[in-house]
Amino acid sequence: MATGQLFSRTTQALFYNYKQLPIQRMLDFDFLCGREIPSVAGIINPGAEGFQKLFFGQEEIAIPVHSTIEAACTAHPTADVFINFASFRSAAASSMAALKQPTIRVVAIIAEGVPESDTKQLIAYARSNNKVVIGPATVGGIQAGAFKIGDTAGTIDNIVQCKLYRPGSVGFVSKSGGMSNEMYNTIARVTDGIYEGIAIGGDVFPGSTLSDHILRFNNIPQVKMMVVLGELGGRDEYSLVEALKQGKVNKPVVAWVSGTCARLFKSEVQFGHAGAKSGGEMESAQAKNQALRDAGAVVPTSYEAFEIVIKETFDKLVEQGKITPVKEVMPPQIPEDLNNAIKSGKVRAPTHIISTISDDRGEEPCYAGVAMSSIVERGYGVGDVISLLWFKRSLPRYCTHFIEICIMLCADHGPCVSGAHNTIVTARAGKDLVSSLVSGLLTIGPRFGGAIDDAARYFKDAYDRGLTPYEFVEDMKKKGIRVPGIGHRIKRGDNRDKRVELLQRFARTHFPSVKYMEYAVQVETYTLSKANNLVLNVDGAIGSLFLDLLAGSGMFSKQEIDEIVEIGYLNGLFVLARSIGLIGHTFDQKRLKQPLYRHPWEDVLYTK
Ligand code: Q5B
Repeated sequence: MATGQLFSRTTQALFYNYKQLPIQRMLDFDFLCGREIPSVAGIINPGAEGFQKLFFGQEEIAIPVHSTIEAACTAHPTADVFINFASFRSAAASSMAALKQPTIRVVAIIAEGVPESDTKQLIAYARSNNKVVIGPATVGGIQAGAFKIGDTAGTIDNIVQCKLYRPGSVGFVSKSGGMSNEMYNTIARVTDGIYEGIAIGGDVFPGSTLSDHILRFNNIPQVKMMVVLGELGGRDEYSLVEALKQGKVNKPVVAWVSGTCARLFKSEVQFGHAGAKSGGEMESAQAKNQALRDAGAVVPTSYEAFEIVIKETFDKLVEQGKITPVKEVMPPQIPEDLNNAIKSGKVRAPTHIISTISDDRGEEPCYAGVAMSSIVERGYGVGDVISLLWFKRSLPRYCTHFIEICIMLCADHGPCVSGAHNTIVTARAGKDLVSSLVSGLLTIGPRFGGAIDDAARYFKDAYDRGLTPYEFVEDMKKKGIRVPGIGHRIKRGDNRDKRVELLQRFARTHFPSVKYMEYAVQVETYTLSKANNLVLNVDGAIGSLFLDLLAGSGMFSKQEIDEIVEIGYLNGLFVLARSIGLIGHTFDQKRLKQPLYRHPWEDVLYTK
């Protein structure tokens, strides 16, 4: 691998699996460094395509989303880094697919727990094809002021503190991603900062090794010294020892192998990483530190002294004129995310929606302040739920029982009514449940099922103004308006609607007053004297009885009743109820495998 630069200020990556936070962090880093183009060219989200909106500084940009690695590589031929956020189950296959793309040069694998045999295959393929694998089990890497992989170096605050927005003179490589954050901080404190930092990952078989990167750093003119943080377990550090011994590294190397405490344990200890376990003597931190020291690396006596020797090495290079510390620059301010700013109380923003009926932010959703568990524990029914969500209060049981009776009685009225007919025709045209349901619901209106609100409005107005039924009906006739709630296609004076009778019987037994209903009955008596089909229909019965419920329950002010009637809540009862039947008709037609409906010619009058 030992050529040189892996990244530059124009490097672009393809990001596998949509993870909003690390991508946004990469873009924020770009902005901080003053990059002109975003470092993420495209996102691969298997099975999905389109665009993902993200911030590039203060502006939003749309990053293309591709469903396959091949499509992404074709669309972005200059993006040569593949950042793989796949799970440990699919990371190997997707990484291999990426390595096989001619445009991809570097693959970073974040997942921990990738099977070692799979990693070995990736390593073999990458080496024989002159490609670089960083990871698995890594946070990635960073070239200060140029390019950053995913979550490397953590938050923007940390990146600013560690001065990673501009290049320094130190090449850093570690096994641990977490410790690399710590080291970026240490290095920024005692040197002019990082030029490039790589975390190779804590697996037994890393895609690229400590010495791979040290040899690469050795070829990068801007890197004047190298810092290595190894760990106990494995023999990776010995390839660096070899390289040092063979004189392949001519820049100062400051190194520390952590895990010296392992000797304090009586049995073998496994530290955080798969590869970090105390094995034989050669794999101990002490042996590796000694070997590195013997080979010419600057190795402190403890981790605490690591910072001191890094500083000493850097200062010496400055004294020798080999390093001219970089001039400090002021990075731009990253605009704070609105959500974070609101959370921290720094800004306030107007909301765009007001809601008063339900809330799902707590441990359990609430309907009008009543928690789900209370609804279940108190044995509430659908009438209570409607009363909470529509009327924002718990109505007395007889009211919620009445609502439930309305729902049950209006759930269906056979296949021949307008709504069911439309649903049946739609289902037979092969449409899905929602389309079939909606096509039936859309027929609900002033003539079919949707006359409840108007019935309530007109009956209330006439009753409250003290009109006699005769005056009311004749007044409506003069205006050319049919009395809502009166008339039916099949029900007659001598074949009354059973549903109306049932509702009236319930109300007469349980309601404190049925004055509006009695008025509607008097209207019916008059209209029946005109024509036998002008019965009080189910819409008229519900409309008038709901007026009695609102007025008689003592739960609503006069103003609230007027508002309910004005807004038009009551057709909702028919819509809700009839949805049950329309869904049933859809299933029925599908179950019966009914073919496309075509109306017979014989049933149409063709005329000019
Ligand atoms: N005439 C329902 O009409 C229907 C009159 C009237 C004064 C009236 C009609 C109407 C008001 C709306 C209403 C809900 C269209 C009905 C429902 C659910 C359902 C459905 C199901 C289910 C029926 C004949 C003569 C004419 C008209 C006069 C009619 N209605 N006068 N006030 N309300 N009602 N809708 O049979 O002199 O000959 O010109 O609009 O409440 O939808 O089961 O099917 O559960 O699914 O077509 O129950 O009443 O009568 O239009 O031929 O009129 O009576 O002016 O007089 P028809 P038309 P004239 S429940």
